[in-house]
Amino acid sequence: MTITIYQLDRSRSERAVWLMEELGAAYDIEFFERLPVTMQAEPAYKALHPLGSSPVLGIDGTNIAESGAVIEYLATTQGGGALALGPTSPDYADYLYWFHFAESTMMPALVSEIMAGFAGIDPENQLRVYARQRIAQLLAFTDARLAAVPFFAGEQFTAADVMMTFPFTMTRQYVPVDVEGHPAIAAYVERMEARPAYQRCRAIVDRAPKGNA
Ligand SMILES: N[C@@H](CCC(=O)N[C@@H](CS)C(=O)NCC(=O)O)C(=O)O
Repeated sequence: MTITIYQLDRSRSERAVWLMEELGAAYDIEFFERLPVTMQAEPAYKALHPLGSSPVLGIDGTNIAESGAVIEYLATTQGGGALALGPTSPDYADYLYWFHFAESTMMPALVSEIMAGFAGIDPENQLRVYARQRIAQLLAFTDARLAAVPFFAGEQFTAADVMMTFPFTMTRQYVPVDVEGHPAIAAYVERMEARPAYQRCRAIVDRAPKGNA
């Protein structure tokens, strides 16, 4: 099986790189840039999938998208499934919950605030006030989880951590995410960023953009 990660600069596809580095699994990687000003993916990236959003994963020449599908596919088919929990695990429900919370609840709340900022909508607009209240609620909830257990699924590092770390790392470049005000999240992010596989991932995805190398 040939796995190709189509890595769009500063995007959710870095989760796939991190997961594969954690698993020590073989993959190909192709790099793509964002356009200036709009920050949209370059046309060659848009051509990989009808929705043109990141991540896109190539599996023997067939492309799939959506972070949850991409990470679940890799977690279950690569590295002997070492970072995926199944129904026999006592932590399975928590694993599923946090795995899906990342893109179903946390990221949409953050992205709505990012987009409102880009669009120049008044920060005191009622929708933005509500969005910030919602984000604060989600952060408090997440902080309470991480105050109780070392990893999102419980006692072991899993693909749920790969899904849930992104909102507190890359996303913070675009929207203030109050990690510092949430000590358990802050300590968790520090632990995740210290993982050798995460650091290998950063070295790969933060390389100089094409043409500027
Ligand atoms: N829920 C989707 C969201 C995908 C998404 O919005 N990706 C962003 C990057 S992180 C994107 O592709 N932006 C560039 C563009 O739309 O051109 C997923 O997780 O795959």
